[in-house]
Amino acid sequence: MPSHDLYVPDPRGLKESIDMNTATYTVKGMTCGHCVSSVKEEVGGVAGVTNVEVDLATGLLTVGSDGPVDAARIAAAVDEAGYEVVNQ
Ligand SMILES: [Cu+2]
Repeated sequence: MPSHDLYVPDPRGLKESIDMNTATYTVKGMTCGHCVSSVKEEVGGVAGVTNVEVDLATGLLTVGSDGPVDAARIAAAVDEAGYEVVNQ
């Protein structure tokens, strides 16, 4: 049997490429790693969110989700953490 017949795409990788949504926001007010942790925790708790990346230097918040997530929910989570989304 030729080896290419054995190739099966990783279903998880496939799902990610189809269903993964990514949105970026700019967060104002973070000054240290604790701020980053707070934002990650709150945003990570939003329904549908699967991945949260925060760049402290630029305030860039990258949110990965398994479907569309309302930007207002992300902004609310950031607000809950004690910071502010300055653009959406
Ligand atoms: Cu801090």
